[in-house]
Amino acid sequence: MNRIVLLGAPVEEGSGRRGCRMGPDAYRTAGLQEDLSGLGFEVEDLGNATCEPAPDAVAPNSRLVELERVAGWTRALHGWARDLGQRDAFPIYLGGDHSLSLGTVTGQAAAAEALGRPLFVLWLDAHSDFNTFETTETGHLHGVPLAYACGLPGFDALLGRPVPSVVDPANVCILGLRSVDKAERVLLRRSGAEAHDMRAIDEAGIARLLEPFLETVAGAGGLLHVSLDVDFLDPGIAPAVGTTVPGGATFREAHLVMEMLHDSRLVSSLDLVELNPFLDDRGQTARLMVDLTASLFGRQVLDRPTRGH
Ligand code: 6HN
Ligand code: MN
Ligand code: MN
Ligand code: MN
Repeated sequence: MNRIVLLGAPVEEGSGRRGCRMGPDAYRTAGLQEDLSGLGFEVEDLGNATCEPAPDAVAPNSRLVELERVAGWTRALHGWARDLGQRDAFPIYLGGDHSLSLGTVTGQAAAAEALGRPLFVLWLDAHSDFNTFETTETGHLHGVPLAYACGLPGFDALLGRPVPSVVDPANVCILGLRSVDKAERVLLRRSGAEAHDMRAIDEAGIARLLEPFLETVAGAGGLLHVSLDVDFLDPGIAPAVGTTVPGGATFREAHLVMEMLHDSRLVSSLDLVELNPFLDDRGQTARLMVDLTASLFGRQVLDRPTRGH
């Protein structure tokens, strides 16, 4: 695939603080389109999606923050992703907080189903985002998108109907964990999703954890959606995020993941989430996210033969 489409998703209501709506423009300012064009891709910037009205989305409990707005974004982005996922172009969703994945992952799952391919998801994050409306302690809906995409119950208010296509938790791999809530941890374990915390990365090395998952995706003829949360990265190199947790992925660990993903040729869609440019230091986090994306699309220092899958 030689075409890339960029879609801004300036949602911030899922994070409980302001600033993520500036994310899409920060990626533009940091030169995302130019860097990808420089690698030989035809890149079209579709501009920003807009939130749909969702007046019927009524919170099942009083803890949920901004449910109506998040539901409106979910509906809009679900539609976009279902459509873009079936085109001959690679969509990159520019967030925006992680609640945007409520729409993009379920939309990509619907697209994959229409194409007759299983969807796999790689979740690069300090958090598992596996809370439900019942378990969330903060009410912030950026803490629930993976549970939603995996078909856990109780979320029908978001689309105003059940999710049409869910992701099989057996097709999910999470890397980078260092903050999982108590009830969330039980749901995650029960789901059977593959999940690796930073200790596992320290002990095994990130490549050894990622490789078998990529083999599985390849063996199944799957499509792979990658959701990259800024807080996957260590806050020392990526300060522009509201939910920093110490001890994150290093610069080289993050690039290595992207380089391996490039070599695998399996990735078909990408979320860049949780960048809060209001918290950045001279654009360094925006720039790092753009550089990581360039690695995913093949930027490397020396030529090397691509490993075939
Ligand atoms: N993110 N588990 C916490 C919560 O509020 O549910 C943190 C969620 C963070 C979400 O970083 O995308
Ligand atoms: Mn997240
Ligand atoms: Mn996170
Ligand atoms: Mn939060």
